[in-house]
Amino acid sequence: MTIETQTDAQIDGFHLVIDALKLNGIDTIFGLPGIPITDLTRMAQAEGMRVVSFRHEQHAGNAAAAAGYLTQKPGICLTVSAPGFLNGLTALANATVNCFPMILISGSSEREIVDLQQGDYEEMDQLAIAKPLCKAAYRVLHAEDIGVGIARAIRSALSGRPGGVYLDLPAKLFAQTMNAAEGKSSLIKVVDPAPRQIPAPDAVQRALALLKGAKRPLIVLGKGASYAQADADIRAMVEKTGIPYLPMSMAKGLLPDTHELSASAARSYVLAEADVVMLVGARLNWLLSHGKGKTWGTPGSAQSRQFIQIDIAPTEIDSNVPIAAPLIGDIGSCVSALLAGIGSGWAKPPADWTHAIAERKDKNLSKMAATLALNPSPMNFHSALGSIREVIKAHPDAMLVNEGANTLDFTRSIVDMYQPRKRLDVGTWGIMGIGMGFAVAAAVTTGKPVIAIEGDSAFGFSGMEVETICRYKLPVCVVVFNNNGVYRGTDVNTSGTPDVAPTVFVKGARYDKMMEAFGGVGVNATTPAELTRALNEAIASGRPTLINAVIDETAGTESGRITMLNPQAAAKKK
Ligand code: ADP
Ligand code: TPW
Repeated sequence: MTIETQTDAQIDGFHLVIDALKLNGIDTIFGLPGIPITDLTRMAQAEGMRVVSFRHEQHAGNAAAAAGYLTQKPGICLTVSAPGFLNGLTALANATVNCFPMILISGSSEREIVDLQQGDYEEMDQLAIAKPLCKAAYRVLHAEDIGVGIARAIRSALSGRPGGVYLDLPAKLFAQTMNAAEGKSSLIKVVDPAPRQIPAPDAVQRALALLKGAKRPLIVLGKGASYAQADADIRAMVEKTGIPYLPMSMAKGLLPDTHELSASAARSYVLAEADVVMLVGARLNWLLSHGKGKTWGTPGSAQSRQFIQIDIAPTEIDSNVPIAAPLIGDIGSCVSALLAGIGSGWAKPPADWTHAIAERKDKNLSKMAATLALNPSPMNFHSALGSIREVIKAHPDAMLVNEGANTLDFTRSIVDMYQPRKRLDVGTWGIMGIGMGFAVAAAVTTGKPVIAIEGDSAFGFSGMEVETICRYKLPVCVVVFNNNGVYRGTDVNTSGTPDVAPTVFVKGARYDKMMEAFGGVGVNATTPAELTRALNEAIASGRPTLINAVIDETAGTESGRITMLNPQAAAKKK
């Protein structure tokens, strides 16, 4: 190449976007092509990125969010304008609520026409719509600003409390060209995108003093703790202090669920009785009954309870109840500061506390063992999950995705997890529809076998993505707990009209045929033995598999364990 051609070389917006992402170690895009980003998907693939193309943007967005959670790099979701953007937006909002780092990049239509509302193809002021639903939103109008735009998006997604970021790229940007050398030097490699936040020494001392004085201490681990990847230090803190811990659903496996200090099987007891509770990356939201009320014991005992809360977001503190010892910083830094203060001579919690917990655990675990040993016909949640529990035990590195109502609640309590960040579920919103997106991300980012345990209603939200799973030959085994409806399949329409009740589906549906339609393996399982066999075969072969697990349609309850959140009719009909 001559010097002249070197200086004349041009680069366009497409390539600047790709180069900026690659410069920052981002190697995968989850998306769905169309105007104006079709060529971006092709070029990204040609430039060595993994481009995973979905059937609906919401699932591409969910995949990006899960990839962000698993890798601590923002997951990228790429969509077309207006409708594609809106389809991705639910996933962006869900990522933000869950504190998962992701970037939704959407192409958009011509600014001049959109802003005058002159009726462009897929016209929408996407930036304004995204803003209230994510952590930050940016638009890039000039090719020379692409580097800054991507850098700001990455830093916003990862720093402090992680979350979703929107990046608006108008169609015209992609075809803009600039001098290649100048383009290259306009890109930014983000240095230290998630800076450590060291807790203040006096805050560490305050927390340690409170913990030391506790008679009935408890540690609650949340998905923030899983995300932080401080696994060894978190385990050391639990083991050195001997304090019982409770994992929130996505923190299961941070320490193996079979750990002697796990208080999961005595959850109601420890929440009601603990006098000092240390929250590690877990919010006192509805999932923890807002830190008050019956779950947390009688009003008298609740008043004497004190909280330590480790979180990166200072405004989380006192959100529901007073926090006696806030510890603000990143979990890795906070836990290592606590460990330094804990040293080696920490007095274990009083034996009457740990014994009382052990007693309840033993009782509850043997009750569960007896239930799991039953083999009713048709299968119920317990007998089916008894089988899955053993398969996961034999394959502790497998990823587990889980959604539904009863299917979610029972899987969470029955299936033990043994390694960190192996469980992905409906998270803070309790949202249905994450299933196949999360499963694709789990397979693509870890390469491990993925088992997705899905209620039949839950599966329906993302079911078409079984084609995506087959197309990319991903080692995903979907188990649909088929009980013929939302929650159960037994509702009746009492109105006399021919429609079935709103919660009822086609009876005896064969979801396994959906997987077969795209070349995967379909299995209809009516017993735990059939389920075990099919799961083991799926894991051994790595082939996309869907097991239609036929579950008793009378099993389970309305809304699973959160029936009480259903508003009751104020007046009974005569
Ligand atoms: P769970 O649903 O498991 O109880 P939440 O999503 O409610 O967990 O809470 C996660 C918390 O973890 C959030 O408040 C978030 O700010 C915090 N968090 C996330 N990442 C980190 C980190 N690296 N360091 C400290 N706190 C974090
Ligand atoms: C986006 C409301 C909560 S759980 C659920 C719905 C529709 C499905 C329960 O039935 P399923 O499970 O999956 O068959 P099971 O085990 O009880 O038989 N829309 C969204 N999110 C939520 N949470 C709902 C609706 C809901």
